[in-house]
Amino acid sequence: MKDHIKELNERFTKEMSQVCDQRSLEELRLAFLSKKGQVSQLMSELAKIPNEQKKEAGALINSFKQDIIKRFDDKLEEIKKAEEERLISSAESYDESLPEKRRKGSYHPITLVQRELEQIFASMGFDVEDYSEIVDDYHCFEALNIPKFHPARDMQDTYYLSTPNQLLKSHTSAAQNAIMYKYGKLLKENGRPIRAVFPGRCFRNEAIDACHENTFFQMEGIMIDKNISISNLIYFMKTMLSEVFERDVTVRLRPGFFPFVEPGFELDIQCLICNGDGCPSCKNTGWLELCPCGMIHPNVLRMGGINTEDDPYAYTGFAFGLGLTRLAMMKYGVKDIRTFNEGDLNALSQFVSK
Ligand code: FA5
Repeated sequence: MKDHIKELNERFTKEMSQVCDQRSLEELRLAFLSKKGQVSQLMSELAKIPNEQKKEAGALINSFKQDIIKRFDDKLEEIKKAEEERLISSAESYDESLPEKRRKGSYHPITLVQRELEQIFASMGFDVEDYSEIVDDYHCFEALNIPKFHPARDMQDTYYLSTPNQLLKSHTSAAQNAIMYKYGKLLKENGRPIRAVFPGRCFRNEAIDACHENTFFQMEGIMIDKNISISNLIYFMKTMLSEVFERDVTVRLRPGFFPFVEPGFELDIQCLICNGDGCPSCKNTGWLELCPCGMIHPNVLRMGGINTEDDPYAYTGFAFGLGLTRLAMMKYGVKDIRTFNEGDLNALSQFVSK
């Protein structure tokens, strides 16, 4: 019996070394472990040997059986793993029957609108700038003519970090000062106008409703040169809106107060969800504040190193702060701003760029 098992073991080892897939493994399994397989035949031989040898022989057969079962299991794992790796690395690994796992990614609607605007402004000669989400008090407020304890700070209650003087930016205007320093030299030495847009995420401690979020996006823009006037501002605002909406939209310009512009305006868009009749998306007013703007205040130009005290009007400029999230609401007909942050892929994957 011992010799027979030894011989079978050698045969098994040899045949196992030739197994390369689940099918040949199964064939080998049937040859050894099925009802008529080699192990069963060993068991029937057991009946023929003398009683006193049966116990030892039975133990040998059992140990052989357990050993080959383990080797089958190990081989099966090895084959499955190799198959998985082959599928992952193979170009034909796409499996249509696994829609959830293979779901095609899509851009967030805010990203789509942001990229579209970046292209529109780039085509008009604007640089696209990036700016951090954590800023200091000076850049977010003081450099924008909003000194400490100024009541205008109340309009932008934001999140202060435990690190002194650091906060999450409450508006993209926080980048104005840095952009002026970045491009001011080129303006003054080479006469290259400053034209820049800078999109970014903003944070405010807001009461959330259908048109207010505590985390939302804006896109700021500034243009500074000699003799920049309100006419330039209106031209760029009109061009931007007609390109984004690709249809007639009704806008209104009304006076607005922001310490960093003088004069300042609110540019509102007639609500495209209710066509001006009033709905929760526009707080029942028929209008949505979309893009405050104005002529950059002389103090801001001075603090940005553009003008000096002696010549405070050498250069002039305009600035605007477009509510990118609200623009996306209007463009795509999204009734509730919270849809953008909820992470519901069924809602968010429906948007495509033009
Ligand atoms: C500002 O943030 C100014 N920094 C804009 C500015 C820039 C004015 C340059 C003048 C010159 P305001 O707080 O109004 O302004 O916000 C600008 C726009 O951001 C709003 O019109 C609105 O479209 C959007 N916005 C403001 N708060 C929220 C909010 N909580 N949720 C969604 N969008 C918001």
